[in-house]
Amino acid sequence: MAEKILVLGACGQVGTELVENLQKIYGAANVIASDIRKSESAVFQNGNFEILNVLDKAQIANSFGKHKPTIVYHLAALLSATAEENPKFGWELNMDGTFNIFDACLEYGVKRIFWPSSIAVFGPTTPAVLTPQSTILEPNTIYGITKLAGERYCEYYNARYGLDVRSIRYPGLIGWKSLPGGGTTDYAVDIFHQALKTGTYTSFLNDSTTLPMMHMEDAVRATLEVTNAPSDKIKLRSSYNIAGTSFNPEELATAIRKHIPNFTLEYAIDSRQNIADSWPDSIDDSVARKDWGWNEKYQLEKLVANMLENIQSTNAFKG
Ligand code: AKB
Repeated sequence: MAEKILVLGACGQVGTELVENLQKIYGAANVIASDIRKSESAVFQNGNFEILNVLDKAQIANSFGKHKPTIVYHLAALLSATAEENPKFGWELNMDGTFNIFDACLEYGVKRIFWPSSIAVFGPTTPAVLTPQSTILEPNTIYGITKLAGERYCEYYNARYGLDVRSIRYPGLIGWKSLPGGGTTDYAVDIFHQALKTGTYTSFLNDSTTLPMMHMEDAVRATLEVTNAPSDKIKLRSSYNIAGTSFNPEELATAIRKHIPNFTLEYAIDSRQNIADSWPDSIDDSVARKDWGWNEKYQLEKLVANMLENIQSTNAFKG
């Protein structure tokens, strides 16, 4: 039977690139992208798109009943900075949305579901360097708290109801095809657009804030690989650590200067610094490597060259 793919929260940073890849793999007719509103991106103009709010159970039942998806990617969530501005809604969307979608997956016999976690599950008491897979999890942001609760919920639904759920802990994601919205790691995308447009960028994180980051191409590949791996390879039903590269704003600026020698970086620190300070510097992803063969392709220099080249050639920085 051909797979039918439903992507919830499809218009976000990950969804936009994931849907493009899914359309190539499964054929546009077999991919249904959904979100609370349709974005301008070309990806959504040709394929199937429908309005779906993950807090609306009637809309969910209608969509699952109509499309009978076999694989679901549930990406709808508030990210760290936005959730901090409205913690109650952050909790509601990230938790109730997940409850609703997991229940629909059980009710409509979905074969596999992908649910994204984040490095935000870690907190100030977690070892910050090469953070292990199993470690202290005491997040102090509402986003991190929902991601940790969500991970426990994934494991519980798998053990109790047999839901075949797969998950990875995304680091900061950096891509040229889509813009981030409301995260603490967003600076590492904005900086490329501003470097090309104006030759200068003002960072809201300080120069020495090292965070785990990943090129979007690696992140989408990890998402597809973990979702499509044979079930017996997925030994963790909470969420896997995955790593790409790690850097701070000053190191990123130095790498950008190899292409744009006059690039200048300034600083205007805001409340996102507190969130970043609670997250690790780098991640130990040896368990994902062992279980399902995870391997990143982008380190800092390659990531920077790829971002600048693609943003420039698509003129995306002019917008
Ligand atoms: C954020 O900054 O909130 C996200 C994340 C690391 O999950 N990019």
